[in-house]
Amino acid sequence: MNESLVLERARTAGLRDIADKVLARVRLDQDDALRLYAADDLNVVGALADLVRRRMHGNRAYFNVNQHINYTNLCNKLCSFCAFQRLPGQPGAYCMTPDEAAQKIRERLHEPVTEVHMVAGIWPKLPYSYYLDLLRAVKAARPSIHVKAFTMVEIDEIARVAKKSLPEVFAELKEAGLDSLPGGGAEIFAERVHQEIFPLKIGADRWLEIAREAHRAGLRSNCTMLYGHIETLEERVDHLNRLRELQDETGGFQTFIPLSFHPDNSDMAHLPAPTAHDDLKNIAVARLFLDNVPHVKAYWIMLGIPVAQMALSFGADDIDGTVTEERIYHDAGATTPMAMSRKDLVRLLHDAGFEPVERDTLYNVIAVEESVA
Ligand code: V47
Repeated sequence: MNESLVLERARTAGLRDIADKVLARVRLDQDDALRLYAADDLNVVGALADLVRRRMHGNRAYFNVNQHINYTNLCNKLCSFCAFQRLPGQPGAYCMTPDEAAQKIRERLHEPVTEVHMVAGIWPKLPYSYYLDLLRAVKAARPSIHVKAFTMVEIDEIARVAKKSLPEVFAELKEAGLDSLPGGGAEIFAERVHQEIFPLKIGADRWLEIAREAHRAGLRSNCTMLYGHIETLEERVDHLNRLRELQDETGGFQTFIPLSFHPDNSDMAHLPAPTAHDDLKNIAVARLFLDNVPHVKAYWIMLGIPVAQMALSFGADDIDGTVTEERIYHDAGATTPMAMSRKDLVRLLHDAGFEPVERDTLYNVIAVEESVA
């Protein structure tokens, strides 16, 4: 949609003042975000987000060649939305040794993997040395790999077992091989939702404090929001706003990933999953509101391939990577494949009308794929 058509459609949808702000590059406020969430006309919200996305990234769509390692599903946080967690003795419970995790890396040495995304449950019996050994083992197996590991929730646990301050822990984890942090574990910052569905896990203030310290330690991170369960639109906006405020302070977030709730096999399996309409709305509102976060990711594993492709025209500029062996969403009923080849990712982005760009974790360009084999 060109600008004048977007403005016309925005006027009809009662969003003309917001569209004027977007075109004039004026920051949206929380009330604007709420109106965008509540708007019936998804296309106009998406078209506005697409204008911003093209201003920032042109026709490029980013992906990477990565692999996921979920080193344990043992977890004592008992979050109601999670289908991945196990207690010892439950069917399927596992905990990899550092060498078993390294073996997962060695199995893919023949592939051009640049990043390992390593997250897991919270298991207090794991000593501090386990996390350091895990990083060292993975790095030793493939020294060139970028290790994006441990959510703020895991860092909280690691600092607790280490009995050390966050700056000390970050320095030692970096020394052992940590390169950046993923964005998980933020869920929804509203205390009401925290108390209701993940009361044993850290809340907003601690998550944001750890992200701040990570950024101060020179580590970049991502950020997320888990939507489509019991949260209100106001609580989504509050969440985005708290992320935007921290980003104003540190500039350390690279990418925002809206995480679409998958209810299957969780204690919240009675809830319906978010619709594609809601998925696209979340991508679009995030792109418009988070004006200081460079990238918005449509995580294909979670959204499914068709919605992820559409999301690229609704504000997203990244779809994550080849992944390999994803467990958190597949335990919660994801029907997407567990992995995709580099060639298939390139085709998926190309078929959606974008120029596929392979990036490393820090968004340095590795290859621009102008044509598809
Ligand atoms: O922290 C858990 C969420 C997160 C469910 O940083 C669920 O590049 C939906 O954070 N339905 C882990 N969501 C995934 C994550 C992530 C994914 C891809 C890329 C990046 C990145 C980060 O998944 C958890 C939790 O918030 N989650 N269970 C569920 N049933």
